Amino acid sequence: MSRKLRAAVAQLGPIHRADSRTSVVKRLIALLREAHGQGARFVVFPELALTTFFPRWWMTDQEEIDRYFEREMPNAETRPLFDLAREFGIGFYLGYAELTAEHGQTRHYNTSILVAPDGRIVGHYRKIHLPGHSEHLPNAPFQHLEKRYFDVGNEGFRVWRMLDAVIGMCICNDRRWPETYRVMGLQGVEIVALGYNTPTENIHHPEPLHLRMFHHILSLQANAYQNAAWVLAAAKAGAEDGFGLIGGSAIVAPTGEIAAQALSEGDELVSATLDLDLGDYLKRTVFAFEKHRRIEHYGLITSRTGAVTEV
Ligand code: CDV
Repeated sequence: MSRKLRAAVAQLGPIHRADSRTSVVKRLIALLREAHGQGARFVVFPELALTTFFPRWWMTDQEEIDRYFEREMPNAETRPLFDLAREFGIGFYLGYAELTAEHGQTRHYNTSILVAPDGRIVGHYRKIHLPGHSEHLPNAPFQHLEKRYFDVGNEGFRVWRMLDAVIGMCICNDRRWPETYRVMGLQGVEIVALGYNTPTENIHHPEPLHLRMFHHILSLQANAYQNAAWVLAAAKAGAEDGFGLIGGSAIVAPTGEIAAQALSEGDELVSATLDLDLGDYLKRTVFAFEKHRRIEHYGLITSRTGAVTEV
């Protein structure tokens, strides 16, 4: 019997600085209802889905920064989303900023969670590839201060069994790094869930807009194929307080083909039926890792960070 899972990515349009979490959760719930109507049993929401993409703002007051973080999950604002998902029997991925304490130290993470259809949080991921900078760039059109506001994730790239599938998580910039998917691929990942906030403009050097979308889709397609996994990517899109984010939320098959893609830059749900056996087949054939990988030649991947030209 083939294994099929109806799943959706829930793209969010802009969330402005003044928008409350309660208003955002109402939008998440509307998308969840739509997903339920389409028979989806798993929904992927974006990175930092409860607030605006605040790393674009230079802030020095830690209290002001911490207002964008959640101290517990679920909390009063997000509880209605958890309750409705449980009622529908839908599992989901949700990205948010996490404030926590570890060994007496306050930590800030760019986090995503995997919530089971019974409402339990079964998985936790903290973003590892933090892009941007930590210093103020007064001449840039906006900031990208993830390196300032977040600690580097400390839990690796793990996978969890849920909905009879092996599911892994990553966040935004992680999707551009093949290591992200390969570490999950080596744990038999079948579905990679990811949320993202990708600015339409590159603050470091001018880049044509079409390349922003091209590199996003290229990263999903190449890594889905090379790891024989479904990739479910949910954007926060549109202009937040005037600052553009690309859309392009997509469901990519293990063949690298796009199974579904959002058309708008607003709140939009796209769904597809994931044939998990398709990934199994590729994992037994062209990407049978145990038959074809040559780890004796891959040492530099874990022993060297930056490229060094020795010739
Ligand atoms: N939120 C992100 O991680 N954004 C990065 C930008 C800075 C390029 C991304 O990879 O989309």
